[in-house]
Formats: sequence, C-alpha cells, structure tokens
Amino acid sequence: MRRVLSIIPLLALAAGAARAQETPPAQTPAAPAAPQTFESDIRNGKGETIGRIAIRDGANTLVMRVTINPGGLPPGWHGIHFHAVGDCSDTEKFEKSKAHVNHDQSKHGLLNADGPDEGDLPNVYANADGSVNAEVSSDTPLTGEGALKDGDGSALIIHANPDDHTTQPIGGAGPRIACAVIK
Ligand SMILES: [Cu+2]
Ligand SMILES: [Zn+2]
Repeated sequence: MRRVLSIIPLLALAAGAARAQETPPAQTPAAPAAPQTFESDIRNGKGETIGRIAIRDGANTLVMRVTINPGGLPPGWHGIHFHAVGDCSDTEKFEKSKAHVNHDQSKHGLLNADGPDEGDLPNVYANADGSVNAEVSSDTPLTGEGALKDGDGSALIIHANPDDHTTQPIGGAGPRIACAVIK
C-alpha cells in the first residue's frame, strides 16, 4: 500500500521537473522531511534489559537498528518480528504481544509466495558472546495507516531459533525470548 501511495509524490516531482524547464523556480524546494525516530529497550525473559531498538522511518521505508549487549542472547541466528500488541509484561512467554502485525491476512514469510505479513523481518545473528549489531528494513510504517504505533502499539519479538521465512505460522522460530515495546 505504501508503494502505491508513493507514486503520487513521484508524479508530482515529474510535473515539477517539467515546469522547471519552462520557468526557473521562484524559490528553492523544501528540504525532505526528516525521518521519524523511535527507541525502546529490549528485555529478556527475566525482565532484564539486554539491548535496544532504534527505528528511523522515512517516507517509504522503515529502518531499525537492533543492538544487543554481550551476554544478551544465545549465539546464532534468531527470528525477529513485529508483533501486534505493545505489551512485553509477561516476560516468561511474551504472549501478550499476540501474533504478527498482519492487517490483510497475508501468509507468514519473506520467502512465501503468499506473504509476507507486515511483521516479517530478516533474521539477526548473535555473536559468540551473545551480542548483536544489525540493521533491518520494513515497509510497515511507524505512524499512520497500518502503523506499528497504532492504538495498542506493537512489539519487536526475538525468537529462540531462526525464521525459515516460509512455513506457518512463524517459520519455525520457536519460543519468544526477548521483547521491546513500540508504543
Ligand atoms: Cu515473532
Ligand atoms: Zn510473520
């Protein structure tokens, strides 16, 4: 949906460029809007802070940096997703965050022909010391229609195992081991 909407400003830009050839612009174009930003702590199953997410949302794409401190996660690949509710209070299972953000009943999986859902993200890799430094992108916006910061917010959930990006419902990613509120 975002990609469709983004056609309109592109057309406007094209029209603007055509006009610019006829008459010089009276003033310099406005600077592009700065990305919206959001940061939140990531907590593990004991409620301890193990890292942080930092989101920047531009006009068409959201970019999220995931930083996990040494000792934060078991080493190896981990599935991460945006879940539908911004509630990480049940630290044993993080089930209050509900299922993936998914407003149009898409199938789960970045590699699924009938997917992805709006919560799907690439896996992150935890180093031998349990730390992570990763950056992922998503078409799901931070604010506005279908956004992460809707009425009940959303959560970034980190799973015990990697997401295979294909199978239902969560690509075999296993238990939820860490959570960050996006609200
Ligand atoms: Cu998940
Ligand atoms: Zn999914």
